[in-house]
Amino acid sequence: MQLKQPLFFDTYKENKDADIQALIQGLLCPQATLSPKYFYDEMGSVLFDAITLLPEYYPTRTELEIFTQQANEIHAHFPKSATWVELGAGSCQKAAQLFTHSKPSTYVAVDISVDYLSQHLKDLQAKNSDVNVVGVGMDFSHSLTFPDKLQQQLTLDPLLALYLGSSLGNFNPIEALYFLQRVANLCKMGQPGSGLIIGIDLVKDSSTLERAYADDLGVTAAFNLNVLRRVNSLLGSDFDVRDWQHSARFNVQESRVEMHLQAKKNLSVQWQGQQRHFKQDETIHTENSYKWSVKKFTTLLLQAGFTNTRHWTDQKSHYALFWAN
Ligand code: AVI
Repeated sequence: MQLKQPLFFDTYKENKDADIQALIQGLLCPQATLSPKYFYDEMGSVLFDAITLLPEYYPTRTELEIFTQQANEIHAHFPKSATWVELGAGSCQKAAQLFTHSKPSTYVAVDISVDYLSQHLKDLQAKNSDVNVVGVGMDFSHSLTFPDKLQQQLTLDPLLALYLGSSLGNFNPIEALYFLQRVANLCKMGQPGSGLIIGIDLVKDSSTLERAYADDLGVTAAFNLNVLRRVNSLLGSDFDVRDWQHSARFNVQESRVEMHLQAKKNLSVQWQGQQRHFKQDETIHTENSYKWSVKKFTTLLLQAGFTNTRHWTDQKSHYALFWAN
């Protein structure tokens, strides 16, 4: 018997020249920055999956707990015979867990990390022959336009957009608003019953937040430092991982956990005939992870064009799952 294979579209053509220009620009800013999208090479994706298993990193575990403990109420908002579009599907583990309660007729997994996604989709398809599994390699942070054939398909069923794992937190509030507007438009393309399920990490005490981003085993530190190796391979730079240390701080005013890489000594980094000097303790800002209140996030959903919202939280109100349509 021949096994059903997932259909795969790859629209993410790494635009190397633009990447290199953006990297150089970020490295030369007075406060050097690197986009968190560079975390997710093969090693970075595996390290991120390890982070989700850490006792300190509560978001993944808490999201699953909410889904499990309030399954009936939450799944009542999942349209029947629907197409699910999961943005940032990664290893597709979250979808596989949801499949134990409800199954879509078609599951469209979207991720920037193309090879990682396609490996895991094959496994998901093999275990779920009753679902049409489709993979899309795409950077959806700036646009949500699907290949024509797929775009048409998305209008035929109710559409459930899923954005789990509190990934929206990696956008600043303006980027988050624009992104949610695009998702609201995507939901409007689907048949009645379409909507969004999104996981959001909530504001809480600084120490819980900082421990989640600076774990005792140093997995998050490795995840952060790995970006320097990625930059070396993209840019031909000579970052030495041993000269840098991981730092994570909750910026209360901005309501975000900031991750930085801090120089352990005065040093310089060279690439393609250019260089940047870093003084001891100077940092490269590598990630923001914004934390929302239920009230502010509900307002954001309404501003983005959704009209109805619901949410569920865990007992400690550390995390919330929102539904909106
Ligand atoms: C992917 N994203 C939601 C994670 C977060 O919590 O911001 C990335 C991460 N960075 C450090 N730990 C996890």
